[in-house]
Amino acid sequence: MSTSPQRPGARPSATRRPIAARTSLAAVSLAAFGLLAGACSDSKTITGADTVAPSSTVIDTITSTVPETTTTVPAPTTVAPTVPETVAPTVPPTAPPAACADTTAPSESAIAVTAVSGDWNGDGAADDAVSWGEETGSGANWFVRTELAGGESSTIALGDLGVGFAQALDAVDVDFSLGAPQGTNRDELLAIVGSNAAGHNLGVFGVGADGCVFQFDDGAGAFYEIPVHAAVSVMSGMWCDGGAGSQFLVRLEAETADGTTWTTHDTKIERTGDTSLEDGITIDGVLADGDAALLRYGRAECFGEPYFGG
Ligand SMILES: [Ca+2]
Ligand SMILES: [Ca+2]
Repeated sequence: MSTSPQRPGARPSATRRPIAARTSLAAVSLAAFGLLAGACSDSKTITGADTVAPSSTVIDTITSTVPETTTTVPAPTTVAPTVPETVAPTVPPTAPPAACADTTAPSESAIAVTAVSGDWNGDGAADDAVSWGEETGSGANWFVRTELAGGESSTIALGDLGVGFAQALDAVDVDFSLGAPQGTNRDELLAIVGSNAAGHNLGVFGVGADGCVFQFDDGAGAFYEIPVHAAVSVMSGMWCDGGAGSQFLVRLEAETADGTTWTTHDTKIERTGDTSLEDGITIDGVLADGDAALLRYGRAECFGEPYFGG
């Protein structure tokens, strides 16, 4: 049997065994370390930074994205559309009332308020008119106003009429013509606009294409007025006449020199312009004092309805 030569001083093989034993011990230690490491890694997962970190990033992502969406959405949709919608509708309603120069309405303390109706703009719908006074302390200022159904309301200030006053009487027609274009046959307003020595003066008012009231002039710079009065030897009046599809006003005058015979003058009132009335053809006649036909020469009436006088 051969034995391995051994170098002098070499350690006996028996001394190597503890190395293997140490290796086994090391393996056990490593295994124990591995358990320990495993235990350590488990404890890291539960309580360490690994668990906290992901949850904090989730929170960061949620909290940072939510405010961005809530702040950006309402800003563009609410501001832009509201500005043009509120500005546009307020402009047109303020423009039309400026069409008529005077829109004064009766105050709560208005006096002698009188209302009549007529179709001032010829649209087939009845409109209103009103006359009234406003006391000034030393007298009164007087007004005539038309109010179109669903349209303009406008006023003419007649001022202080002294001992006179203003009073709307009725709807008349200074130029009715059967078959005239629709809307051109318009009623005119007859009203007392002042006084004279033994009665009152009448004015005639109309509504223009702009819906505003005007007072007819005489074509020569003054208003066209019809005196109505009755005195001992002179009378004047007005009545409505028509025929053959027409209608107009007639101014009446009568005078007497002897108190038994009266000379009469029937003058047709012609519309000579949009806002003008003038005397037209005159028919003269003779009536005996006491004749019933004389009564109309001192009063204002239309188609059998006397307004005042005679
Ligand atoms: Ca009308
Ligand atoms: Ca007319």
